[in-house]
Amino acid sequence: MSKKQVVLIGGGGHCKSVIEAIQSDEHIDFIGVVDAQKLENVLGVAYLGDDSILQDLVNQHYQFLITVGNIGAPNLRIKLFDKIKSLNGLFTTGISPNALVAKSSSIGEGTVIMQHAIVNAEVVIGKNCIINSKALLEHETTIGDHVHISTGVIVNGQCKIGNNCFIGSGSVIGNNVTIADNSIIGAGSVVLKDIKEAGTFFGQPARKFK
Ligand code: JB2
Repeated sequence: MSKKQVVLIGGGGHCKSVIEAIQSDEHIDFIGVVDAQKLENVLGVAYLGDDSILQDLVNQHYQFLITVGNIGAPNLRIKLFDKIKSLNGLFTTGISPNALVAKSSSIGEGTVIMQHAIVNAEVVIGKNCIINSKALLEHETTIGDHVHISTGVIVNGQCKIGNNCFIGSGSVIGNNVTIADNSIIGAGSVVLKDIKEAGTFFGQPARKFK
């Protein structure tokens, strides 16, 4: 099987974590990193240039991952994803070899599954998501597009997490809970009831903050 030739978009902290998570995948070759500011290299992966070279990279049939983390606000991740799509670029998925991903799950383009994450039976994950280190997604849960499930989050069975949501580190989402598009859940929160309208929520149980 030929290797996937992958370009990483954004060369900061999250990019380093993604490199560590997937570099032992023998099917991936890193071509380099694209970043708005000039860098030396990122953990030995070459700096290629800024976003003005994206069309060139698309023309060379490389595959892309968005590696800006953008905690709490998906706007930059969405903007970069849409820009590469508009240039007819292809996205890959990045799955850490030490994540546990059920065969019956489905993972959208551009999504990364980080170290020691668990994705259980019949989970469906949209595009351009981050399922961060040690997150647990239980059976039949659905995750929308551009969602960031942070480190150590537990999402129990049959939940529905809407598009563009951010779930902060260590939060617990109870069984069968639906969270509206564009919601932000602060770190360490416990969500046991549906969130029907977008907002910022935190606490145990989580309450609306704004
Ligand atoms: O328009 C852009 C652009 N804007 C910022 N295009 C490209 N190609 N790159 C852009 N960047 C770059 O994203 C910045 O120049 C910078 O190098 C990088 C963001 O790095 P930073 O370390 O600030 O954040 P991060 O998004 O990698 O990590 C955040 O999210 C992670 C999930 C941090 O909060 C981490 O602590 C967190 N683990």
